[in-house]
Amino acid sequence: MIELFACLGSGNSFKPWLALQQLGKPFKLCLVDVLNGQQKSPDFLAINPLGVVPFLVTSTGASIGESNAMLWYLAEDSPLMPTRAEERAQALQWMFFEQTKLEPFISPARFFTTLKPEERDLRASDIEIWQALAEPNLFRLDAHLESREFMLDSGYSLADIAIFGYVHVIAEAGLSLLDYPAISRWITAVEATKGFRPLAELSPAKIKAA
Ligand SMILES: N[C@@H](CCC(=O)N[C@@H](CS)C(=O)NCC(=O)O)C(=O)O
Repeated sequence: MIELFACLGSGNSFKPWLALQQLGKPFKLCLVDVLNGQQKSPDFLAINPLGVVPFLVTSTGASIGESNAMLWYLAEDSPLMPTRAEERAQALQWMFFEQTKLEPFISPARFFTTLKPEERDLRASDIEIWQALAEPNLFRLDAHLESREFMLDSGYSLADIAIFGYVHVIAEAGLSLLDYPAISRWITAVEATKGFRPLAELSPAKIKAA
């Protein structure tokens, strides 16, 4: 069975988790306590020597790091993978955009604003810089989504999941969705896709109950 190593609250961990949910693939969720450094423990380094999550081990024992690489693997031969070569390239284009122009700024701004609020004041000027770096790229994304329902013309795909991971929680990074009407509309559309499960469900209480 697929094993997904993930941490709570992380947009990167949420991406493969959501794809697994939407594709109905059985998997074992293994939580790693990143706030307490478990990702650098000898036990976890033996699984992923890079010491980060998410990390995925396939049913044949192959290891896959990087959330968007996991999406690519999980989406293979599924409705989440576009059928045309042009669109598969566009999916990659947006997944690289997410990792270089959005995630590096939204993720730390959110971390120090919401996940570790005790450090918010100390990091206030960094948070402002991260927000300012994210904003033009969010406007670029908003312009792209103005004329389409999902990231690719053919419909909902792995590119939407990749972008959704952090963009749907920009309010937790101190940014306002009111500035991005097309993104706001797209978030509602993603949340209405079949089998969608929110980030809040990737929580210890829900996991115990499952
Ligand atoms: N680009 C990677 C980012 C992985 C990453 O930085 N994960 C964070 C949690 S979201 C982590 O494990 N941080 C702990 C550390 O770097 O020690 C991905 O998309 O999977």
